[in-house]
Formats: sequence, structure tokens, C-alpha cells
Amino acid sequence: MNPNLTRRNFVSGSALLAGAAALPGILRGQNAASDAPVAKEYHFDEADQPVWTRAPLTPGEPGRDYRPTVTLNGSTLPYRVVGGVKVFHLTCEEVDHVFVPRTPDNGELRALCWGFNGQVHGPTIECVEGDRVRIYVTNKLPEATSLHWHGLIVPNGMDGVGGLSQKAIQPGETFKYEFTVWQHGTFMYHSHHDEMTQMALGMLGMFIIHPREREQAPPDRDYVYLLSEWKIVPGTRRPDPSEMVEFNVLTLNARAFPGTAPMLARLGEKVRIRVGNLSAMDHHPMHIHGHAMRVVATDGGPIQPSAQWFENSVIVPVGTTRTVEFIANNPGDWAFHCHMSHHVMNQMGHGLPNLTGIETGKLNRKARTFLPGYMTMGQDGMADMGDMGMPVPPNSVPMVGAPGPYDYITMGGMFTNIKVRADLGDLSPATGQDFAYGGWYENPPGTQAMLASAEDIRRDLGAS
Ligand SMILES: [Cu+2]
Repeated sequence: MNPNLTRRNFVSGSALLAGAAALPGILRGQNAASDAPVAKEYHFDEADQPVWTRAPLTPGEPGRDYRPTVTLNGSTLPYRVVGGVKVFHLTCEEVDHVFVPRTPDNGELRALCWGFNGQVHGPTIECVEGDRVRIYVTNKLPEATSLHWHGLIVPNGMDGVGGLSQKAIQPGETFKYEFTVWQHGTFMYHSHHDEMTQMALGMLGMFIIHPREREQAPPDRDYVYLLSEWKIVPGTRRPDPSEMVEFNVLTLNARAFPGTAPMLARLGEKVRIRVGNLSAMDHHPMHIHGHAMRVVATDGGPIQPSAQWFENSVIVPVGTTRTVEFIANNPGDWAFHCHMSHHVMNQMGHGLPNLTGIETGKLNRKARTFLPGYMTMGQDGMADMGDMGMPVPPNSVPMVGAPGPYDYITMGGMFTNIKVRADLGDLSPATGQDFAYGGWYENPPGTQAMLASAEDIRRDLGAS
């Protein structure tokens, strides 16, 4: 099939043959014609053959064919080109993974997980529409595995479902996957053998395919996030793969706040955030402050401009990706987080007695007779549980937070921030490999919430 056959030519050339079933595609084509800027959508030419049957193009190159994405707290998988094919190598193995690094303010949280190439989650695979890719998968785990390329339209035998489309990869074996990618967008990869165990232990990664035709308005910043959830009992070293309800470590790229690196944007830049969700059980409404996000793509493909919509919280269901874009036109340190309030806490238990509003004086005195230093917590809310320096078991972090520029930040889990600045100065590098906040935003006079003066209260509220 001719790779240059776009939806638009296809429509104009064979609309009479397309029939009623192709009507949505025709409408999409018309929208593309009027609204211009989306790149060609080869994979919507579904009336003919699956896209993987098309001949590959020469391998796309970073810089020339695309601007690489940034996977904060993670990395991008290196490749080499052999005979016109991009060759990748993933090694499945146990990884001693750090969820929250130690700082002067908090202890470390780490656990023995399963990942790829020494990291959790796996490195982001990045390629270009039309690339031929060959991915070697070496299994150094104690059990068999297989890898599925989520959202990619590949030959059945390359789809990676253990038992269904291939033999499972036994410990010590190396399998070879090879296919041509004729899609673009945000996809994922993950174990598809003993998924409950292997995905719960971290065997996930992102798979980004850039359009072959350079985008007319590419983003200045292109961030990649993978959401996941874990059960790590405080003081233990293994995530519990049998958990199906009470997840207590909620992560962005396998890091929980305060271990998440911030995103950065210069004032006026176009920011793209690609979010995949491979949590076991939970959808996550990802919320941004100070901006509205335009939803531009899912793992099914790009959304035509006329069909895109704005959100402040974009829900990313389990097993999907959502890609959003916005212009960073509002300077500050803006929160970006899951809006489920239990997903922005660390190692929270749901079996706590409700002590909100309880008079604790007598209880504390009595309990201290047999538990020296005992103090009831939670009677005035949970916010103090981080910054009071409450002792936590080894290898665990406070339920909430880290010190912020004004006060303690009472958030954990799936929480980070985006620093929008006219001048990024010497903030922490966008690689995000090191744990550093960089500088905090200083709010200009008159733009800061503050204690009301007695005069304010008298003037506006009457007698105080
Ligand atoms: Cu969530």
C-alpha cells in the first residue's frame, strides 16, 4: 500500500467506494482539511490493510525528525540502527527501586520491584512513524514473561500475549519482536504474562511514536508520565501484588511526592504532557492549576482540532493514555496532581479510627502510662503528620508532604509541580535525575494570599 496515501487523498480519490461505514473517517478528513495542523493519520486508513503491512521508511532521527520527549525521574531507551532497523534491548530483572529518595526532611522509601534495564518503570521507547523496530527482550526474572505493545497495531504474533500469541519467555531466554510502526502518538508497553504480579511489581513503560511529517506547531516541552499504584506495607521491602483495594504508594513515573521532579516551562512555551495509566485498579483525574489543558490525543490516536476539548482535570482510565497541551502563560509554581485525595498521600491506611474532633488530653495522659511519648494523631486533621517529625517505621515516608516555600506542603503520592518562569535561571535540570526543587516562585506584591488586616476585616466584613 502506498504510504503517501493520506486520509484526505483517500477520501477524495475513493469516497464513492467508502460507503456508510467510513463516514466518521470522511468527516474527520474534512475537519483536518479546514483546521489544518494535525499530522497525517495513516492509521485511520482502516478500510484497507492493517498499517503494519506498509513498507518501512529510513529510521527517523532525533533533532532531524523529532524533538525527544522527557521522562522525568526516568530515561529514554537507547537504540542502534542495524541495516535500517532500530534495535532496542530490554532486560527484565529485579530492581531495588527508590520511590522517595532520602533528604534532610524525609527518610527513604525503596522496594524490591521488577523492572527493565535496572530501572522502574522501563525506559521510554521513542521512535518515528514508519520506523522498523526490533526489540530484544531478555528475561532475568525467576518466572516466565512476555511483553505487549499497548495500542500498537502489529502482526498478531508480535502482540506479546503469553500463551495466546507467543510462547512465554522463560527465565534466561531472549526473545525478538520486530514490526514497523505506522502510527504516531502515546502508547505503552507492559508484561502480558502473570500480569497481576508483574505489573504490580513495575513491569511497565511508555512507547512514544512521533509523526513522520514534522508537526506544524510542535511543543517546546514534551513530558511523559506513567501512573501506577502499589501496596508497600510500611517497614517492608516488597510491593504486595495480591492487593486489589488499598494501594498506599501512588506514583508518577514510579516516584511519589516529595520524590517527583518538577516540570519546567519558560513563560509562553507550549507544553505537552502525555499521561499513561497502568495502575491495577484506579483511574486518575490528573489536575493542573493555573491553566486549562486541551485534550489532543488518546492511545487510539490524535483528536482532530475541532473535536478537542478543554479540561482542568483529565481522567486517565486504567489501560489508556491521554495527551494534553497548554500554553504556559501564567508564571508560578503550579500543582499537577491526581485529584483523588487519597492518591496524594503516602502509605495511608484506610482502617484508622476517626479521631477528628476528639478531645485527646485525657487519652494521651492515660496512654503514656504504658506507651511513653504516646500522642493521639488526627484529631485536628492529618496535616501535621509530616512536619511534626512523627517517627515512621524504617523504609517509609510521612503520609504527607515536604517543606515548601511558605509552609509545609501537605501532599504526597501522585503530586508534582510545573515551574513556569520568564527566566528559568539555574533551576534543577529538566532531566530530573537529581532530587532538587530548584528555586521557588516569588509572588509579586499584590498577588499573594495573606493574613487579613484588622482594617480589612472592619471595612469589608463589619464588626469582627
Ligand atoms: Cu489517582
